[in-house]
Amino acid sequence: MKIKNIRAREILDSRGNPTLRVYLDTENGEFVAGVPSGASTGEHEAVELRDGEERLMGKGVLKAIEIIENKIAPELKGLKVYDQKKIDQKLLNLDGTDNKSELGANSILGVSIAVCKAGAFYSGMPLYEYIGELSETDPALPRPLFNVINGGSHTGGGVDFQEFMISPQKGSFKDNYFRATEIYHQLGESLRGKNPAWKNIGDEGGYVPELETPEEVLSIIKDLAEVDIVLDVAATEFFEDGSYKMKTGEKDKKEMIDYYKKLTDKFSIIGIEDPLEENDFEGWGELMSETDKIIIGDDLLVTNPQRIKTALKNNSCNGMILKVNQIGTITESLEAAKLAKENNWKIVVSHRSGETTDTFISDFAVGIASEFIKSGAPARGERVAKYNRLLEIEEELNL
Ligand code: 2PG
Ligand code: MG
Repeated sequence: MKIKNIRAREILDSRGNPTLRVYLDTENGEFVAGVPSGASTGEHEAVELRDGEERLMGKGVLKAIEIIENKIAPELKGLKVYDQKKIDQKLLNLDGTDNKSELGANSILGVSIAVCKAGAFYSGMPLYEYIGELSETDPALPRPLFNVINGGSHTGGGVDFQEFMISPQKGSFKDNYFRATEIYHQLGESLRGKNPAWKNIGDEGGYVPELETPEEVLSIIKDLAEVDIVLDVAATEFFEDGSYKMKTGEKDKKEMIDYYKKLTDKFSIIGIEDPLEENDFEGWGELMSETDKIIIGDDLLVTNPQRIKTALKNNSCNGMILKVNQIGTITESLEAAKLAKENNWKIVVSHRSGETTDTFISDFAVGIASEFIKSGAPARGERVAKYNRLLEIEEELNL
């Protein structure tokens, strides 16, 4: 089964910003991929190509479409869809840069995902099983992390920490998913208080309460339910001139580490993502030596094998966010997963704050058997699309 042609169009993502939908035409039909986009992006992520003109807030992707249709498509025509590695390598060669700035990581990723879907179809396997074959892993359901309170750059002035994620862990995926939405609704009611009109929601579907501190948020969750919590601090977002500028005052690295110790002593936090800024590999190492929690690198690692190796040298973390659009190809994402696993890190497959309804990451998480997946709140179409896909996969795996 060979590639006949590749087209793309500009669609809008969940934030109303333009993004790509890629159509891969083969002898046996068309395979479609949507490309996500972040807001709190890491400085070292692969480059997302945007038009930068007045149209669509400078965020148009017409140049990326031009690249897909006139540079990438002619090179890939005739290649076999199940040659994922070879096709991804071709994309890398064609780009020729370290950060995918020539073709754009968004153009490359859209094509790479569509090829992966086509490869699964050709192999006659569900997508997760095909990804399992590519990664030489037995598929398994990840544990979901539901982002019920949004802060930081996913809001207009919420608490400093970006994500407060709950992770019920009793029974099946379905049980935990449905338990999460009960807690989510109770939380909404409790925040609403006496004002039925109140319902502030952030980019990932979590509430945006008018609270000042992480402690206040955590206390409300604690009062509602006994549930494991994972934080995404996204600390780079409020790191400025050498210190962490929080609403309640400034903290240096040492004070941040002490603060985390206080929070983890008091609340049922099992993991912290991006606790410190994205270039302080050593500082992360200091935190690691003072805690037994899962310390998860997102902006620190940007799913990049080179940065993962630096983190390993410094013992900076024991968990990794895996975002396919941070690195750009499926093959490189699988390499990053392999490296993390060989070093016994926990993997969190992650959506972006700007999403489409594409559910690729659900199959990807199952295929590589990641420990966790995060796809926002148990609400909002583009978020629940991923969780709902996992419901189907859970049923299939148990048949
Ligand atoms: C993160 C992500 C997803 P963004 O920081 O982990 O939750 O946010 O896509 O804005 O980088
Ligand atoms: Mg993050």
